[in-house]
Amino acid sequence: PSETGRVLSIQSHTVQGYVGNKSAVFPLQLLGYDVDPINSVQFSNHTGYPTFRGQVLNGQQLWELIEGLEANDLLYYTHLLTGYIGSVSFLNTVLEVVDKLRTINPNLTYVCDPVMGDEGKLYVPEELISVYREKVLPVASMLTPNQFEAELLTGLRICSEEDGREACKILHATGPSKVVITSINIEGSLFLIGSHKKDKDNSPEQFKIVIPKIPAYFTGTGDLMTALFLGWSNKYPDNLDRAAELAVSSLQALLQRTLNDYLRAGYDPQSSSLEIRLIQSQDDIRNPQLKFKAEKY
Ligand code: PLP
Ligand code: PXL
Repeated sequence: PSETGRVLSIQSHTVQGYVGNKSAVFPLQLLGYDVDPINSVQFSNHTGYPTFRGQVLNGQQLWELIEGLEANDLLYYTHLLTGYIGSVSFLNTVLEVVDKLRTINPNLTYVCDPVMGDEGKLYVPEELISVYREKVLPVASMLTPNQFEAELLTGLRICSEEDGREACKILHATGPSKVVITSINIEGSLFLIGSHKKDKDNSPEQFKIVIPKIPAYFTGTGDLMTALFLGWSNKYPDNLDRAAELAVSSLQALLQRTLNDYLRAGYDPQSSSLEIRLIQSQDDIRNPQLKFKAEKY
């Protein structure tokens, strides 16, 4: 499938390493998309390192860039992609960007990774939760929370696959027709749950993909995952399960390559977070070998 588009991606930039736009722009370009990045921050490196330095874009500065584009009739986008957002004021401006882009293209797809935390730990201000819930969900087309974020957005504790599927239904009711809970950990197994609500009268089509656990920590994989979902689900608009198989297959090949590279260099992969081998994995992004199958519910 050759379907592509023009993506506005509002995410972090790091000089060194791959998180935010650094892990989303290249893969989307490889899949044939035009990608216009707005860097919500510019940091020396990701915040998992002992220190970092750099600059943060505020809501007004974001709006200035949008106005510049608008003044030249350059605001036509098929997709908006957002990831980690650190403040309520920036998130509110993103909401204004959604409105503005939809006045120019009413069919704009907004793919939102509601980055708030992981494994029970919140890493954004608490006030962001209600803004995501009340204002972002209603305008999002596709949502890619992890287990903890899905819990924060629904108020549901996710302790079983059934809970995960129920959380997706609650999220559909607020807005997004496509929901992917990108990682759920239940009784030691890791899996992903996808849910596509194709029309308002029928229940969503749901599936899971079991994901092997890789004994290492990676940074930027969530950002890459959401970018791959945007890329593939636009090419397979009615087959979220196929899009997920492709995205997971690419990601797992990349993670395995990353781990192998570190091991070959004699590095202990458990000692700190690994920088993903994104550029080296370009063939796995362009042409993933389908090694992971979706199981429909
Ligand atoms: N890490 C691994 C090994 C994964 O397979 C995935 C998603 O499939 C993720 C991380 C992304 O999860 P999160 O959104 O919590 O970063
Ligand atoms: O991958 C999420 C992310 C986004 N932006 C910045 C980060 C990280 C993760 O560490 O440091 C700046």
